[in-house]
Amino acid sequence: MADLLKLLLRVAEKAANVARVCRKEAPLFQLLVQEKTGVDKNKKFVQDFKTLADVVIQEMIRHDVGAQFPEMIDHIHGEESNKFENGLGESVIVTVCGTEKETAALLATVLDGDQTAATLLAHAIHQDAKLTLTDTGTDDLHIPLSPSDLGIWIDPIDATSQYIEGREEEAAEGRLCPSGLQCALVLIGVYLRATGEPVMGVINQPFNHKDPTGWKGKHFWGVSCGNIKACSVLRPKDRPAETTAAGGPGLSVVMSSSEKQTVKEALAPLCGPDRLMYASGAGYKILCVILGLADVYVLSEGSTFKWDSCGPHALLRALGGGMVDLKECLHSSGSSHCQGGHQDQGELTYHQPHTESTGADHWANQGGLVAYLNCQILHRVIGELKGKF
Ligand code: 2IP
Ligand code: CA
Ligand code: CA
Repeated sequence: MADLLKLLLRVAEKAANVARVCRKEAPLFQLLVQEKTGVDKNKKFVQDFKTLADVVIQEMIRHDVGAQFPEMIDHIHGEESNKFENGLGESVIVTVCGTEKETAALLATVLDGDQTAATLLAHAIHQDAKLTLTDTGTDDLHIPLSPSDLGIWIDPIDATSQYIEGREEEAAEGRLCPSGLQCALVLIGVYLRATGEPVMGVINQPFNHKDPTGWKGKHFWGVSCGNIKACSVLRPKDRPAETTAAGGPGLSVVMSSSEKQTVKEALAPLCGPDRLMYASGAGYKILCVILGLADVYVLSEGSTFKWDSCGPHALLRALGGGMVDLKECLHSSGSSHCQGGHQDQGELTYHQPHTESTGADHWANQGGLVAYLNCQILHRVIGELKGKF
C-alpha cells in the first residue's frame, strides 16, 4: 500500500495548494476574511465561504482517493458534510466534477454566481500537485495492507481560526509557534476498519515558512503496521539533541491555552522553566510532540475529534509513541507497563462512534487525550494527574 501513501501525500499537497490559493488570490481572500454585519444574506454567504474551503478540500481528497481505490470510497470520512446551503437557501451537493469547467460551474452556484472566485477555486482543485516525491523515502516501503480493510479520516483544515486570521509569526529554532498560520494543517489518517488502529498518516503544513515567492509548505508521514514502522521524521534516539526542546531538564508539555487551570497547575511542577507551553490547533500540538518540540500534549476535555487525531496518531506510533484516552488511563488500575516502547491499553481507536451522542460528538475523543513518544513520560504525567481533577 505504498501507492496509497504516495497518493495521500499528493492529495494533501493539493489541499495545501487550495488553502494557499484562497489566501493569495484577492477575490477568494476577500471572501475569506470579509466580515459583514447586519442580518443580510451576505453575512451568511461569507460564513459559508469559510466552510466551503474546507468542504471543497475534503471532497477533492475523497474524489482522488476513491478514483484510485474504489474499495475505500464508502469509508472515507471527514469533518465536513458535502451538503451545502448557499446564501439563497438552496441546497447544493459539492463534488469534484470530471472537468475543471464543470467544477467551476457547480462552485458558482454555491458562491451565488461569483464566477471569478469559482474559476480560481476550480483551477486549484484540478491542478496536479507539484510535489517531488523522490525525497519522501517512500519508494522502498512495502506495506502489507489491503484497501478493503481500511478507512480514512480527513480534517481538510485544522485550526481554521488561525487560517482565517492569518497572522504571520516567526518561531525560533527548536521552539513551537503558539499561534498563527503555521498552526493550520491538513490531516489525513488511515485506520483498520476491524480494530480502529491508526496505521498510516499524512500531515501537510501549508504555511511552514515564507520565502520571497510566498508561503512554502512541508509534509510529514508515518506508517505503523505490525512490525513495520516508518516515518519521515527521525526517531527520537536518532535526533541531534540540539534540534529539539524536549530532552532538557524537566518535562515539556503543550496544551490548549483554554485548558483547565487545575490541569495546568498539576503539571507545572513536572515542567522545566518555560516548558509548560500553549499552542493553537489540536493537530499542530500533536505535531509538536512528533517533532520533539514538546514531550507530551495533554487535553482534559472532549474537544477533539477522530479527524483531528487519526493521521498524527499514526506518526506517533511509527516513532514508538502513541495517543491515549486520558480519562480511561486515569481510571485504570495503573498496572499497565510499557511493552516494546508503547502501551496499547487506552490507545485511541477510530472505528466506533459514541452512539449515545449526537452530531459531531459521535466522533469526539470524549475522554480527552495524551499524545506521547516516550511511554515512561506518559506514565509520569498520568501519575501526576490522578485524582487532581
Ligand atoms: C479545532 C482546532 C482547535 C482546537 C480544537 C479542534 O479544529 O484544532 O484549534 O482547539 O480542539 O477541534 P485548541 O486550539 O484550543 O486546541 P478545527 O479548527 O478543525 O475546528
Ligand atoms: Ca480540527
Ligand atoms: Ca477543520
